[in-house]
Amino acid sequence: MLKTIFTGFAAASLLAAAPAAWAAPAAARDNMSHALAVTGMVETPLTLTLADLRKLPPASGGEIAVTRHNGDKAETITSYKGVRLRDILDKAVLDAPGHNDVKKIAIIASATDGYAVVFSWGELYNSPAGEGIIVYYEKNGKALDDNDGEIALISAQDIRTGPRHVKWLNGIEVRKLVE
Ligand SMILES: Nc1nc2c(c(=O)[nH]1)N[C@H]1C(S)=C(S)[C@@H](COP(=O)(O)O)O[C@H]1N2
Ligand SMILES: [Mo]
Repeated sequence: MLKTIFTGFAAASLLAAAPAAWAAPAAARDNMSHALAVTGMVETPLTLTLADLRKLPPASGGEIAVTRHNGDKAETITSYKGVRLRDILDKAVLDAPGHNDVKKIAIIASATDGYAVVFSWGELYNSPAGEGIIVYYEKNGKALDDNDGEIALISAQDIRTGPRHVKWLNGIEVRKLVE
């Protein structure tokens, strides 16, 4: 009898504690990105909210294994939906009037937690990789949650997709490297 009461109590307190344990850690919640700023060498700097991104031509993809740079598996994404980074840059219009200007820029994708990765014009516009460099707002058929949203980026053709999987994406900066 005593044992039954004790077990019942333990189960009840576990249940009570469970929602807190399952929620995303505070750090992840605080990192949530609500808009994407496109800045630097562009003719029209942009601030794109989730609603703005949803109005751009959608790009989607199927299964991707997200693998860390050491080869460990981080997660498997079954499907995702967003916008090609190329299409976002085309909307802002690269400010690169000189014949060689586009070749001298770095495109830096950054996140609310200070994480950042680099792309080049060559990758985005002149290689098959560009097709799969996508700013996404839906994963596995749902809006992104605290763990990587509201906006994120993936480079689907990367050999190990973890490093350039940018969670909580909030900035795209076009930076000229040399004059
Ligand atoms: N914003 C943000 N995105 C990020 C990171 C990060 O620190 N911050 N780490 C990256 C790395 S190095 C990997 S391998 C993947 C998987 O990270 P995980 O180890 O947190 O699953 O997320 C990537 N995206
Ligand atoms: Mo990583």
